Amino acid sequence: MNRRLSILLIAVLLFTVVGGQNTLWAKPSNKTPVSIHGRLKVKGANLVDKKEKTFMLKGFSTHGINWFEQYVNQNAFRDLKKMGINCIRLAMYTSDYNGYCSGGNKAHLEEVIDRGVKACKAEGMYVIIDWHILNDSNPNTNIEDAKVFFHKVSAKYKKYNNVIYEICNEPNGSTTWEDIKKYANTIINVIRENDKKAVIIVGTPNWSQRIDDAANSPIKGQKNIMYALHFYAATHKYDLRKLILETRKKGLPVIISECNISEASGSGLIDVAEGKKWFKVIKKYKLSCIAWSFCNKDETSALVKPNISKTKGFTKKNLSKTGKFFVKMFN
Ligand code: IDC
Repeated sequence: MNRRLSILLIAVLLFTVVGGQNTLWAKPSNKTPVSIHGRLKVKGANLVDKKEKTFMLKGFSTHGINWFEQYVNQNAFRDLKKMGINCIRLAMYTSDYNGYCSGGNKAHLEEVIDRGVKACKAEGMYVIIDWHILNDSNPNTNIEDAKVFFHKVSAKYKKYNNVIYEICNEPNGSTTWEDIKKYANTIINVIRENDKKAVIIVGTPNWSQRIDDAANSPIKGQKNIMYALHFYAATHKYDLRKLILETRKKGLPVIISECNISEASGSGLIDVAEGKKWFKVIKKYKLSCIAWSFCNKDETSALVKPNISKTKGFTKKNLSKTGKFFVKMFN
């Protein structure tokens, strides 16, 4: 073979091996969010990864697993991961029809949680186990059930490095920060008996909006605690957003464990412009952010289009305008 030809051949070979992602020789990447970032923890006002770099959870929350458990499956979670989602929040309503504390089948709901946690583990995604209080406005109402539940799940998942606990979705009505703190101190200790390290999210008064109350009197003597701020951009605007700026000055670790660009009802108008304003702040501080909710219910907060009935094999095209907005913001 002449010299020129062999140089050309080598160059072509090198180009295919090094430059091409889809060549026979390229190794498939098995890196996942959890394999890269490891166990998360709280440092100052930030959530950080194993290298202590600020880490942003980009999540989709399920709707109530009490009614939409079909979306809790590994295939669907993998589809979301491909869209840039690194965290799934498993929302388990405690009250309402089929609620964990209001006549729902406890063993079955725990199985759905287990399926979700294991699917996230297998995909290398983070998972939030959300004790979704809502109509039972004060978390102390069902504290006995909460103790049993969090004792069980923290024992089951103590060896997992991808599990986060959200112990009271949205306290509301007349529930005060003092009420929540009392509940949180009890439940955090229950979890810590099994798991010393997992990040724990505590809801704040007025549907997880009053992070200022938490900043004035944070929980003492516990590590890896974050405080929840929830927003629905068509309802909640600068007045709520500015609390992030104020509480950061006080060093409060805030997580947006639920949000949407719809109205607070979960439906009505969507406000993309206001959503973008929220994301300016979210990106500036690398705040973790979980969008409500991964289902096709006919309401504007739903992340899947109402006419899409599949529960796996999702592509971006299947997402609603709201779903597409979040994927765009997360990428
Ligand atoms: C809404 C759901 C809706 C359901 C309702 C009552 O979108 O389909 O009928 O709950 O169960 C929250 C809550 C969340 C709400 C959501 C929208 O955490 O459970 O979901 N929202 O109202 N806080 C603010 C808004």
